[in-house]
Amino acid sequence: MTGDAPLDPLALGGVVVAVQANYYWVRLTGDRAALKLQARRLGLGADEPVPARLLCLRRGRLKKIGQQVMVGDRVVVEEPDWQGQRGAIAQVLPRSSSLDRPPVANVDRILLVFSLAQPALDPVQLGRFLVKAELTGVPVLLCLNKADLVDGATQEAWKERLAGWGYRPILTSALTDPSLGSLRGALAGYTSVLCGPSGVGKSSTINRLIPALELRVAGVSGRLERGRHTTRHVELFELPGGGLLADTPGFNQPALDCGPEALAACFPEIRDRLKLGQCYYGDCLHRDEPGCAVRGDWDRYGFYLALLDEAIAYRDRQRSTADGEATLKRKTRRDGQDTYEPRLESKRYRRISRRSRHQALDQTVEGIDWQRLETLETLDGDPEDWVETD
Ligand SMILES: Nc1nc2c(ncn2[C@@H]2O[C@H](COP(=O)(O)OP(=O)(O)O)[C@@H](O)[C@H]2O)c(=O)[nH]1
Ligand SMILES: [Mg+2]
Ligand SMILES: [Zn+2]
Repeated sequence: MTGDAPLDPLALGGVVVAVQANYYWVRLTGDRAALKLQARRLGLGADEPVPARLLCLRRGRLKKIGQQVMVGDRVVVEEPDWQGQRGAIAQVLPRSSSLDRPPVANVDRILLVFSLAQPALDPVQLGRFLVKAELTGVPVLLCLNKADLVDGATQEAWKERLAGWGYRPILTSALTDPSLGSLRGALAGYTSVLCGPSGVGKSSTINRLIPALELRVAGVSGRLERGRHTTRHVELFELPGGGLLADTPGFNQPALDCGPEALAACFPEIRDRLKLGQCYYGDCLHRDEPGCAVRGDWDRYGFYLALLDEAIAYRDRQRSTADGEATLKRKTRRDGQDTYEPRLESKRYRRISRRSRHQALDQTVEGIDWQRLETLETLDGDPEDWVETD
């Protein structure tokens, strides 16, 4: 990804780190010296510092072509107003990935956090989170926290077991290790999204990784934390060692919405077995078919079979939906005949209603000057129209 380099020599490159209503916080990226030079060329005073972030609106042209802007998007910013710390997003660079929940683009790693104790590591729950993470296609980084609560033999046993599943977990203790060096190293330079069940130490881990942030840990302010996490609000925070981390844990209700084929692809064990030999039937479900290369005496095979039932039920539901609602849209022609066409719009690109955008304004976001946002709205009328500069 070369998103750091602005395409136009007079434009600025950045990454969207937070979205509120139709305002976007863009963190300017690129080499500091080059950025400074560029900012000077674009009107920044000789002794003024380059702001880290600009509050941007989307150019009318992007709106017209239906180009949505997500957290994580690499963008080109034009016409910076250095005093007001504002700008306009003129272009969104192609995305390498795009997650639904939380809605973040260009995610490089899913950081899955579980604990070795309190709560005890539940292999079935871990398995479901792993499959859900694998479904996104983004590489998974598994972190087992609260290592301080179990002995060395238990730690080794889990490492060995998970190696059999195809994962190499990083063991941490957010309580006793102030730096979390190994985890920090594994996240450096990447955009990561954190997920995992509650109570495992996600907030504690984020606080260690980004001390400036000081998210409230459970017990200190459970209410506030629940408030944060029930919203769809996402923000990317800069890791001191490089990289970005989304503070909002994703997919906390791991219902699996996938068919059998996608399910099998979510198991590293199955992928490995299929590299060594093919099943006799091309559409093998790896259940009881003859000549299956996957069926066997491996740790998670029973777990795979259990999920397979769910995946088959999911596929059947999809197929039997009378008008194929999930993937096809029914249109009735003038002669009364029904035709079907693929539903193009996927959920994540659907427009957010004005009402929910305004509800989003009620949420607190660190760093956003709400007073100024409100002033802007009153002074300039409909903020949606504020962007119509071209
Ligand atoms: N012993 C131990 N406790 C931890 C560790 N990390 C977090 N905790 C505690 O576990 C509880 C839940 O932590 P929290 O970060 O709120 O978990 P979250 O729900 O995943 O965000 C808190 O009481 C933490 O102090 C750890 O590494 N070791
Ligand atoms: Mg938490
Ligand atoms: Zn098979």
